[in-house]
Amino acid sequence: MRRSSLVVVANRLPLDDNAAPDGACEWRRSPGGLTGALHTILQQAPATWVGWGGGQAPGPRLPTVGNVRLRPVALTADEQRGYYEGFANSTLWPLYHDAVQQPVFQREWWDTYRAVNQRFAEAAAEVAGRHAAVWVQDYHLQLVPRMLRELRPDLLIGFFMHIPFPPPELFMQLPRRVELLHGMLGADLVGFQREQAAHNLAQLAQKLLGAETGDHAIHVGGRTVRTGAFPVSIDVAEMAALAARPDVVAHAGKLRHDLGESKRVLLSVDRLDYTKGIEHRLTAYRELLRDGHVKVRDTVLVQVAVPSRERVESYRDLRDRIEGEVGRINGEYGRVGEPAIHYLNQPFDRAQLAALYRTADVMVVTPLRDGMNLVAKEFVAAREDGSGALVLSEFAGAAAELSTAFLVNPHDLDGLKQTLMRALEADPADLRARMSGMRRHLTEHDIYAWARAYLTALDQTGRLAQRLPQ
Ligand code: ADQ
Repeated sequence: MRRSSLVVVANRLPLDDNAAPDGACEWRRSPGGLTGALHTILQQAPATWVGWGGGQAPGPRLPTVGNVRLRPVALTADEQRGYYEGFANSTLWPLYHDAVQQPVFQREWWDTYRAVNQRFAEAAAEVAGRHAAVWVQDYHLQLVPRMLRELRPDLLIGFFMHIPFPPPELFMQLPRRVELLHGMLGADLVGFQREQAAHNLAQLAQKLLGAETGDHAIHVGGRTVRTGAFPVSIDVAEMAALAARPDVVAHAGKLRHDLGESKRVLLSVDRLDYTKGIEHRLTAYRELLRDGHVKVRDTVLVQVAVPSRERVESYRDLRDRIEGEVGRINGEYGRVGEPAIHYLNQPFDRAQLAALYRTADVMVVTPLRDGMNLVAKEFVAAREDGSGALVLSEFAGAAAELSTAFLVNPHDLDGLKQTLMRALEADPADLRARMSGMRRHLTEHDIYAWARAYLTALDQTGRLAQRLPQ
């Protein structure tokens, strides 16, 4: 078996479930930030990707796709429940997002989480060449770095957390907090979206493990674990090129025609998730309609909410609540042929998303907590003419970078309403100035810059980063 010098370990392979069994698979841009981001990088750097291929069967050995070899990890239905739906998405996900939804603690999920993490670690150990770099992704696999170090002490191990990492007050709720912490600290470098998360990790290591900490370093078990902030990004050039493609421009024109040429269009695009603040946004919009600040004859909201984690009960409940609220708002304020909100609960391809981004006057991104939020960056990258307004939650990682957006606290309903109105009524010159600041920042901080920064920090010899385009 050929072994790779770079291995990425992530919960999912970037593959379409349907495409895998006959071997005729294609890269899938799954509706989730992580696979989209890594997909772009790995095409440039020959590597192996270890991940769950979806479905339950072990599945055939998957072919190489582009430069990337795939190493599927099989999960049974019980494991999907305990590891993915349970511990990862019903315990860690809500807890790490400020507990905006009550985390569920179930003892049996932990055993499954640990067993599945062990399987991922073994798969990575099998495909990694001697002294290879292994880059472990996200909260699903927090135990993998330590497990992998035990199996293969020769490896260079990186861990990147795509979602927020909470302050000690919240993390301390976890019944298995010490093991989880040890798991992450098996890495040589632990990367986060924001500096605050690295600080939270250091505090926890001091408190729970009695570790000594220094500048971006945690000394534990005779080793030094480095930490840092590496804000993830998108392929800015790709999104800009897509948004400028003639068919996308034409599609955007048709969308604009269908929505009403003279209308102001507000747009939101989210995975249907309680962290994304969809309900807060709908409440604000309903009140703006109620108070007469916006009218259906001159303004419309397009809410795209791609189905997500539908086997988890809280996500089904959320969907019911959102659809009920959209129905109520349309029932109360819509007119024949003129709804207040267009609600689209479906996946779109990249070109359709780019057309939507082109169409919006105001992009409304109001998560209650978000590691980064790539939608905000995609919108900015798609607006080549420098027009359009971005309303962005202070609680998205992206707010630290896109500081000329209309920043807002989504919990403050009056503030949210006022900010939406400011964005709707802003002077075009002000909007262009704001947008140009954000576009400048993004041009220099794209997905390649992210990967380069992380891989350079992981492997200080520069060997890994050299494989990425400059
Ligand atoms: P997510 O929570 O999935 O990612 P986000 O960063 O917004 O959130 O990425 C969503 C992605 O899905 C975007 O690329 C978007 O274009 C795509 N998408 C949304 N709606 C879609 C639809 N209807 N059809 C198709 N695609 C759609 C996690 C963290 C984030 C972090 C990323 C990357 O929660 O905070 O930014 O990882 O690190």
